[in-house]
Amino acid sequence: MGNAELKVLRTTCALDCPDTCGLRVTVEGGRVTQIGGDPNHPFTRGFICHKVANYHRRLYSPLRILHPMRRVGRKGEGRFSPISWNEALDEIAAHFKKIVETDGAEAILPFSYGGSLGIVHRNAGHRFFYRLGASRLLRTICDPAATAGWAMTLGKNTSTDLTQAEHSDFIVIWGMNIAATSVHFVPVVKAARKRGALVVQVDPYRNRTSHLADEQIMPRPGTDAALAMGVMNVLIREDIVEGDFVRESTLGYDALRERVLSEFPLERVSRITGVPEQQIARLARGFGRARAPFLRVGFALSRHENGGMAIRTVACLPALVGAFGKPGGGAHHETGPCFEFNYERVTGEDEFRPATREINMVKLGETLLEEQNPPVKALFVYNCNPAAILPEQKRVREGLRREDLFTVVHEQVHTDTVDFADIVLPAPTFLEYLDLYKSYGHHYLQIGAPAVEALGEAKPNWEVFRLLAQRMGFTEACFDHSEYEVMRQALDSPSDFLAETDFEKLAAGETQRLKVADHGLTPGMKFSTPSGKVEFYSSSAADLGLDPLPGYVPCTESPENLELHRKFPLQLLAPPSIHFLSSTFGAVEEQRRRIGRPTIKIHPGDADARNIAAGDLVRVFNARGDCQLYAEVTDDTREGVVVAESIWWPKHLPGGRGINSLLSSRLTDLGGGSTIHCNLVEVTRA
Ligand SMILES: Nc1nc2c(c(=O)[nH]1)N[C@H]1C(S)=C(S)[C@@H](COP(=O)(O)OP(=O)(O)OC[C@H]3O[C@@H](n4cnc5c(=O)[nH]c(N)nc54)[C@H](O)[C@@H]3O)O[C@H]1N2
Ligand SMILES: Nc1nc2c(c(=O)[nH]1)N[C@H]1C(S)=C(S)[C@@H](COP(=O)(O)OP(=O)(O)OC[C@H]3O[C@@H](n4cnc5c(=O)[nH]c(N)nc54)[C@H](O)[C@@H]3O)O[C@H]1N2
Ligand SMILES: [Mo]
Repeated sequence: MGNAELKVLRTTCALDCPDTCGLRVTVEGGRVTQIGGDPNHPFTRGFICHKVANYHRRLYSPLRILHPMRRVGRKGEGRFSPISWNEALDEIAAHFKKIVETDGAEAILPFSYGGSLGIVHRNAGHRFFYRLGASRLLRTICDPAATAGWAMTLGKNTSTDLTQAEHSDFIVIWGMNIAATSVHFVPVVKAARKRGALVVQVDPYRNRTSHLADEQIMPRPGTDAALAMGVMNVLIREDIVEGDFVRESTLGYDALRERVLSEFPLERVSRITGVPEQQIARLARGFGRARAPFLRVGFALSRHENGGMAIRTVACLPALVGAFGKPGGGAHHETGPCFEFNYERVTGEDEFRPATREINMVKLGETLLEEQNPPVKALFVYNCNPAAILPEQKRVREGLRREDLFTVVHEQVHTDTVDFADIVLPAPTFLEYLDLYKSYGHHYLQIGAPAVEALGEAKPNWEVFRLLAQRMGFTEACFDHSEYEVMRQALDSPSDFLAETDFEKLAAGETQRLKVADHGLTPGMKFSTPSGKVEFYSSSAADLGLDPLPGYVPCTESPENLELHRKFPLQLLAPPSIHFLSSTFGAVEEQRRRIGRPTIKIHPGDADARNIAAGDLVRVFNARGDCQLYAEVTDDTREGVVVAESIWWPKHLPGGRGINSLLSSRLTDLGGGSTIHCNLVEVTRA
C-alpha cells in the first residue's frame, strides 16, 4: 500500500486570518508529521506562523471529536454517549420537523462564523436553512463596521498590495498587531526599514509589533477618529495636502477642511486622545512629506461603538497626502471584498429568496433568553465557538443552558460550546477536506485538497447538510452538487477581477491572482465609491441618515461617560494573542504553555492604587460579569487601559469564565458590528 510512503502535498491554510498561507504538508504512513510554508506561494513565500506549524497537534489532539454523540449529562456538563450518524441525523431532522410544525421554521437558528475561510464549507448551511425557512443569522462579529467605513471613504476594493510597502519611506501601522495577525507583512516592513523607512505604530499598548516601529503613538482606545482629525488639521494648516490629487480624485474637501479647522484644533485633539500635540504634528509632517506614505489599518479600531466612523476618518489620510499616486505608497485594509464570487448562487439566495427574520449574532445571549416571536427552539452551530467568542458570555451560556433549546454542534474539538450540545457531530479539519480559499490580506485564490482522510467518522459541513437535506425531504438539485460544482458556481461571476481565473489550473493546485491592479483601483484611478472618487463627503452616509463628514463621537463606555467611568474606571482591550487564533488554538496544550498563565496587563499606577502586585490573581468585573486572570503589571499599557489577550477557552480559566463575560453586545455605528474593545471594567485582587 502507498500508506507507508512519505508524501509532501501543497494545500492552503483555511484559518480566519488575512494571510491565507500556502502550505506544504508532510504525510508519513497516512499521518501528517510536519507542516511548513510553500515557497512557491507568491505572497506567503515559504514561511508560516508557529501556530499552524503546530497544527498537526490540533489535528491529532485528544480533544478531537471522532464520532456523533448524544448528551447524557446536564447542559453545560459535556457528558455524552456515542451514537451512529444515522441516529444523529434522524434525531435532528425529527426535532426540526416538529419545531417547524409547532413554532414555525423561524424558531430554528443556524449559527456559524470563522472556522474556515473555504468558500464551500463556510457557506455550506445556507441553502439548507434558506430552504427550511429558518431565521437568518447576521454574521457581524468581525468586520462589518470596518468594511462599511472603508467603503464609504475609499471604496470597498481599495487596498494597495502589501508588498508595495517595501518601497515606502514612511509606514503607519494603525490599530493592528501585525506580528500576531499579519505575519507576512512583517518582512515587508523590515525590508522597508532597512532601506531607511520610518515606521510608526498607532496602538494603545506595546506589543510585538512595537519592536518593528521607530515610534509608537498610544491613543486612548476609541479615539482614533479624533487623532486622525488632528493629523488632518496639521496637514491642512501647514499646507502639506497633495492639491492635484485632492482636486481630481476626491469629493468634499472644502467641507472637510472647514470641520477639521473649526472643530479639531490640536489642543482639543490632544485632550481627547491623550496624545501630545507635538507627536500628532510629527506624525502628520512625516506622513505628509514622505515620498511614498503607506498606511496599514487593522480591524480593531472599528470594534468600538464609533468604529465605523473611526475607519472612515482614518481612511481620509492617504487621500489627503496623495499616497495612491506615489509608487510604494498607498493604503491597505483588506482584500476580501475583491473576491467578488457569485455568493447568491453559492448560498442559494437566488433560488430560495429568503425573507425570514434576521438575528444579529452579537446578540445571541438576549435572543436566546428574551426573543418571543417566536422563541429560538433549535440552534445549529458549525464553524464557530459562541460560548467562548461572543460578548455577554454569561447570558450566552444561560441561553445555551435552556432545557427547551435543542442544540446541535458540529465541531472538531471539545469546545465550551460542545459542552452545551444535545447532539454533537464530528467535523474534519481543513487538512481533511477540499475547498477553495480566498484571502483578506492578498489577492490570490487557491484550492486546498485534503492531505489525509477524515479522522474517525468526521464529515465535512457540505456533506452534513447534504445528508440533512435528504432527511428533510428537500429534493432540489442544489443539494446534490459536489464541492467542485459549488466552486465553479462561486467563480461564475460577472466580476472583472475573476474574468481570467482558470478553474482547471486551480483544480490542479495552482495559485491564481485576481485581476486586480495596484491599489485595487480601476483604470483612471477610479475608486469603488458611488462617485468613483475618494469621498470625504459621503453621500452613502447621508443616505443612511448619518453624518456625511468624518468626525469624532465619544462612546457610551468611555471616560467621557463620567458616571459609568466612576464605577468602572478602566478601559478593557481584548485583542488577539500571538499564540491563539480566535479560540481555535485553545485546544492545543503547546500553545497554551507558550503563553503560560492567562494574564491581564495593568499599568503600575493602576496596580498600586488597587494594591495589586505582579502575579496576583485578580478579578476583572463590571455589571455584565466577571473573570479571573493573573496581573501582569507593566507600563506596556497606558494608565486607565487594561489588556487581556484573547481568546482562552473559558473552561481553561480559573472560575471557568472568559474575558468576553465583560464585553457588551452594544453594536457599532455602522454595519451592526461588535464592540469588543469598548468596555469599562474594574479590577481587584481576587
Ligand atoms: N495570532 C492571531 N492572528 C489572528 C487572530 C488571532 O486571534 N490571533 N484573529 C484573526 C481574526 S478573526 C481577525 S478579524 C484578524 C484581525 O484581528 P484584529 O482583532 O483586528 O486584530 P489586529 O488587527 O491585530 O488589532 C489588534 C490591535 O488593535 C489595537 N486596538 C484595540 N483598540 C484600538 C483602538 O481603539 N485604537 C487603536 N489604534 N488600536 C486599537 C489592539 O491594542 C491590538 O494591538 O486577525 C486574524 N488573525
Ligand atoms: N475577546 C475577543 N473576542 C473576540 C475577538 C477578539 O479579538 N477578542 N475577535 C472576534 C472575531 S474578529 C472573530 S472573527 C470571532 C471568531 O470566532 P469563531 O468564528 O467562533 O472562531 P474560532 O474561535 O476560531 O472558532 C471556530 C470553531 O470552528 C471550528 N471549525 C473549524 N473548521 C470547521 C469546519 O470545517 N466545520 C465545522 N463544523 N467546524 C469547524 C473550530 O474547531 C473552532 O472551534 O471571535 C470574536 N471574538
Ligand atoms: Mo475576525
